[in-house]
Amino acid sequence: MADCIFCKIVSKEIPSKVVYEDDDIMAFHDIEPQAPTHVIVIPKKHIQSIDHIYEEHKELLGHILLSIKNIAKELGLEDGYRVVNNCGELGGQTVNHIHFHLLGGRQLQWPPG
Ligand code: IU
Repeated sequence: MADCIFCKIVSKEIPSKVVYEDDDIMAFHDIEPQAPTHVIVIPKKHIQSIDHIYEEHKELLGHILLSIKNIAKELGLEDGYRVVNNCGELGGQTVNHIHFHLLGGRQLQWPPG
């Protein structure tokens, strides 16, 4: 998608610190980390948000979750971590390309606010 910043990260038009990449997904360090480890995991295909997922995306989303587990292990988050998805304006979504925040490396509080 032409105007999407995460699509530009996927195409390498905008550089990022990649931690994992395969044919379908990409994971990179957040530019404004909210924890010692803060990685953004996205599908390469442009999907706007959770509100825009359908049956055809089930395998891709399962692949994202399994990859998050593997990335967390690679990054040494064996004591725990948090996976966050913000959906839509009131959900706090600022980039309209579905993404999952992987946060870890400190004690995280709940509720997040
Ligand atoms: P949100 O869930 O849409 O609010 O999260 C977007 C995240 O993307 C946020 O944590 C930003 O710091 C992060 N981000 C980034 O890592 N690189 C970018 O070029 C941009 C945003 I724009």
